[in-house]
Amino acid sequence: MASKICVIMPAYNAEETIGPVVSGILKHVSRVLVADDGSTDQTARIAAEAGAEVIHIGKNRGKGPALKVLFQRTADEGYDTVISMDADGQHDPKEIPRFIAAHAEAPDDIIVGSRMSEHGKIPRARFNSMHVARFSICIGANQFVEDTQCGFRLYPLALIQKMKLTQDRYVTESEILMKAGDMGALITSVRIGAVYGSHGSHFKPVMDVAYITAYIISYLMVKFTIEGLSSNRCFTYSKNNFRDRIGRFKIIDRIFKIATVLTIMPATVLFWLMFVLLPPFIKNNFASMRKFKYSFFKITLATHMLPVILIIIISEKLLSLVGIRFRYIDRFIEKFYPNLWG
Ligand SMILES: Nc1nc2c(ncn2[C@@H]2O[C@H](COP(=O)(O)OP(=O)(O)OP(=O)(O)O)[C@@H](O)[C@H]2O)c(=O)[nH]1
Ligand SMILES: [Mg+2]
Repeated sequence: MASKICVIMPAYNAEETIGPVVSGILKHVSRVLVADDGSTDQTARIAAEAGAEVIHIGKNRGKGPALKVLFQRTADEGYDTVISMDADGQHDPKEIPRFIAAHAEAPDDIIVGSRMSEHGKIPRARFNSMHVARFSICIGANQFVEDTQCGFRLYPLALIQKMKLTQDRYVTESEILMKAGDMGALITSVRIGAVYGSHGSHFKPVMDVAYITAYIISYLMVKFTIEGLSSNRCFTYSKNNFRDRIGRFKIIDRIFKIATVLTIMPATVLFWLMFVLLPPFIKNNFASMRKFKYSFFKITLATHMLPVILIIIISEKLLSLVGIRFRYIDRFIEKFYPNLWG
């Protein structure tokens, strides 16, 4: 049976682009649901005039919470599948049929757009953060995903309902991939074009990268602890697990993230000792990590060096302010963040 598909679109101050995006989408699917949380421009009016239905959420709370509202609404309305797209024109509606075709082949998978074949069009700094995020999110998701930061995705709603989404802003989309893969779901990539024009972005390169990094670290710390202490276990996520319960309370969630970021170096050593010393007692612990040809120490070190990258990026920025050009980050990332599945 063909899936009932709705396009969902978080939108914030996107009046310049949202009109043509919505009309383009309506050539491929019959419904577009936009979640606008407090845009101060004409986003909602223009989206509605172009044929979308607009949910007004009120106070601005970021892309993630808007996505959650859209998941809930479409599930309540009986949709089984949604395609998420951005309102800023970075996702070409003409590529929707590719997602639908991939979904027909693999109805239970999340389908994620990948811009990696056009990486020359992606600004260098953005590409670097995509590359690093990919390394760690793929470990969380137990599989290789070409482009973990692309918002053009198809989601089976039944899968989304199996997880609790606790994060906000741009972190939610990383959270979804790690949790889905860490439950055993598959994530399929479809190649799409990379569009980087003069559109305004709400992504804050330092802050949002820091939020995503802190969540990934806190997620992987829990995953490594569970895998390290259990036998033959690759998939560690289940709804309302320990990490979800922490995530329910914003303050505790924040304290937990800061604590994991501050203790990553000793934790790396501890995980390495568990990897080396525990197998006689816990057979095949760190099951997901034992498959790689890279050493466990290198992998965990790379994961745990994420804050170091942030420090290098900030230092490069500060040095450039005083006229010193220092570019180490590209080489650093190429060296330490390989595709473990390649
Ligand atoms: N409802 C809602 N939507 C948002 C919010 N922030 C961003 N969005 C939408 O999320 C989509 C992606 O946002 P962008 O700021 O372009 O983020 P990005 O595409 O990851 O970053 P760039 O590659 O720099 O464009 C767009 O459709 C935005 O309108 C928000 O606070 N609320
Ligand atoms: Mg964008």
